[in-house]
Amino acid sequence: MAFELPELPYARNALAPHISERTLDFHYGKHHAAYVTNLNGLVASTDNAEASLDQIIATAGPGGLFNNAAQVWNHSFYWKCMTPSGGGDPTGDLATAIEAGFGSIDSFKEQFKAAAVGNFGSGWTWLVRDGADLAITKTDDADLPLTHGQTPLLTIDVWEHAYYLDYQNARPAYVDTFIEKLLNWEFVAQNWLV
Ligand code: MN3
Repeated sequence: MAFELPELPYARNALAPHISERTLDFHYGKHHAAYVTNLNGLVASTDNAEASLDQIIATAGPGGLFNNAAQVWNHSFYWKCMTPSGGGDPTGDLATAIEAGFGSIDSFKEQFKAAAVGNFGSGWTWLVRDGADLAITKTDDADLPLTHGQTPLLTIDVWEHAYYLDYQNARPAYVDTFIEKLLNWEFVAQNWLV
């Protein structure tokens, strides 16, 4: 059963001007699509041909199979972390948990931004549930919280292909915009309740 590129949860121009249609044409239409194509090529006619994405991520060692499977997972999750009228603050029990974990909502945003800006090279910055605690973590390349026994709640892609067409080298501006204009707190709350 071949893996398929999931539908974007919004139109390709829906995040503009914060993230342009051109960025989504490349990031979703080329990069994410290529990870799906590569993954299908790697699993075809192997023991993993019928495996789920989560099974492949859990069992593949370091290398191309893991990288492509994890990047399919990461991007499918990342798109849902954004919404055209996003930003603002979390509410309810999630807000209480973030305040308890990070001091305040604003403090969480500052710490998340600092982690994303400081994530050297290509990778991902996450809000995760780690046991009973919330934590901000960083992963390199395709790595993801699932391999560290953590539950992902939120991620931002800090590979340059996520922002270079719109922000060039100004990763801090991309991270600010993600937090203030795009962040889908409803999706974070859904993940937190699972
Ligand atoms: Mn990417």
